[in-house]
Amino acid sequence: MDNSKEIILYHYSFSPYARRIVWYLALRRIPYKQCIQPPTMPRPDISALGVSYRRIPILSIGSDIYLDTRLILQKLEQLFPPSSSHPPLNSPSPPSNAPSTKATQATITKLLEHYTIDSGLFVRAAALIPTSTPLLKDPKFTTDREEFTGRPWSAVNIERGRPEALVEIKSAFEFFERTVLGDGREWVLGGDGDGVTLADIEGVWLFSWLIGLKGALEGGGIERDVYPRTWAWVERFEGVVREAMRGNGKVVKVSGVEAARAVGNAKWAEVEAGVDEGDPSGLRKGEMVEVWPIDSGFSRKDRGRLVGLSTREVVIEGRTEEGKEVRIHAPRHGFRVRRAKEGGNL
Ligand SMILES: N[C@@H](CCC(=O)N[C@@H](CS)C(=O)NCC(=O)O)C(=O)O
Repeated sequence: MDNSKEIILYHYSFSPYARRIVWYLALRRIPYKQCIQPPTMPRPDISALGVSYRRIPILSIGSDIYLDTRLILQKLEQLFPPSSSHPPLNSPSPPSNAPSTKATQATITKLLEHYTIDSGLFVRAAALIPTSTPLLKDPKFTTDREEFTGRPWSAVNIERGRPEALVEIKSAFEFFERTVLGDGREWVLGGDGDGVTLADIEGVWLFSWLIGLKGALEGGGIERDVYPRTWAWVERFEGVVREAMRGNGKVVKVSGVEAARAVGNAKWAEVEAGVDEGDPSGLRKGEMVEVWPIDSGFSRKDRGRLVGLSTREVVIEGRTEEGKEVRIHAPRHGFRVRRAKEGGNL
């Protein structure tokens, strides 16, 4: 690997969003270190980076910090093009009479990302965490998640929402069983054997999470014999990932202090993207802005000088607690960026 591009993943192991990244890195054989986070706030390791954003995961590459798995995956695709050390996720070779296959594959991958995240499927899946789970009995956790989502997390409320959530999730299983995998293919984009692609990651993460979460699917009529293709696909995917992880060896853990130092002192930085002067926000390079997500975790805003702005991302200058310069990247989709009042503590 290119040693200058050191990667650190901030996550906790039961985060289904974080697994999207863990799997991608494993399948592409991209080495990284991990900085394990507690399941609730506060997260001093992330404050040490100078980041207010609270969601998990966060990924740093060199001295650049990326928020949100959608942007993280795009950046990894861009910054680690296929090579012999980092093989591509295999896509089945397109038939010669189908020149648009690559475009179709990219389209399906993108639409699956929207389907699992933006259609509300994740929110429904999260509503299926059984109220008997120890975490849901811990007021520290439920209060934390109320602040995070802006919704009540009482057992009564969760139970009330369960039937509707089960229907949505069952319909997702049905969609995969009859449509996506309906012709008996092994992987979302077809192909067999090692044909796993990014489209599988975009599709599989919620199914894999729910199947692994004891009691989550109970009472939904979502058993293995009802949706055998979908369950088999999830197991196949998990098997391929397990195999890749075994081959890659142990992921090194670093403390928050070590991680923040590595990010702050990193030699590698992404080439500055520049601010699109035609952006409808009217924002200009160097202005002080605030950036925050609008669907969850919205009460925590990051503040800094604007150094990058495009339809894809907003980039601000930040500082670690030790005063080292970093850049914080967030996607535009699902995030808000606003001009901030000058002054404050930056
Ligand atoms: N759209 C975000 C969503 C991330 C997200 O919601 N992560 C969950 C964990 S799976 C989270 O941060 N929960 C609250 C917390 O851990 O503070 C992404 O793609 O990264």
